[in-house]
Amino acid sequence: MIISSAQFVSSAPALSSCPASTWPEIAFAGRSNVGKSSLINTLLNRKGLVRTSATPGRTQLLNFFAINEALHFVDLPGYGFARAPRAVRERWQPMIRDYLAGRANLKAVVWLLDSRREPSREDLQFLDWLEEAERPTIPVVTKIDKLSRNELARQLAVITRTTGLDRELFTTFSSVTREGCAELWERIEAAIEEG
Ligand SMILES: Nc1nc2c(ncn2[C@@H]2O[C@H](COP(=O)(O)OP(=O)(O)OP(=O)(O)O)[C@@H](O)[C@H]2O)c(=O)[nH]1
Ligand SMILES: [Mg+2]
Repeated sequence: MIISSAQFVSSAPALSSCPASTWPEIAFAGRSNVGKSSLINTLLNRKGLVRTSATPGRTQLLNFFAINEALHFVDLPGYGFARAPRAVRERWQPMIRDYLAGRANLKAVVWLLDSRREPSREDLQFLDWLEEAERPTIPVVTKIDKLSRNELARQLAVITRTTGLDRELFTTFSSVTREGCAELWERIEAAIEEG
């Protein structure tokens, strides 16, 4: 996709305050620090559009971005951050589940897993919610620049076994090398067309 414009729209603390829209919407989800914000910046070829950080749990709202005045990207707050205040963690689950269940124009969720980690209990719980909400899911394995090809193959075996998802469903991705960027765009565009 040619990106002619990409800009921050707003942050919402709940489904009820999400911007009214009929544009197709793609959300990005995964544990804190998995690389969501970096991946969005890479897809959009905009270095600092979405704030990235080395401190997990910084993004605690639903963050909306307008692409080409025709599409929304939503950077969802990451799960699994132990150091966020309890009140923030308790607000997180209903915010995410309401959004997944109720956002009418949500076409697909790009679900990120860290290539170096075994999927956690929270990862698998999130996958359950996606399935419950019947949202098309685009699984992505991130930070593959940190692994050798052999290590990546070994990790993919663990990830496919734990999630029960087939290998060919996963896009392997790096925000450092941009590997996987074109494939991920193809999958996002296909999800928009199907929906
Ligand atoms: N080597 C490598 N580092 C990455 C990659 N993607 C992200 N990172 C780094 O991982 C850290 C977290 O990246 P973010 O994009 O902020 O992660 P996030 O999922 O948005 O994190 P939260 O917003 O806290 O949930 C940063 O230090 C990034 O530079 C990647 O593909 N390769
Ligand atoms: Mg982020």
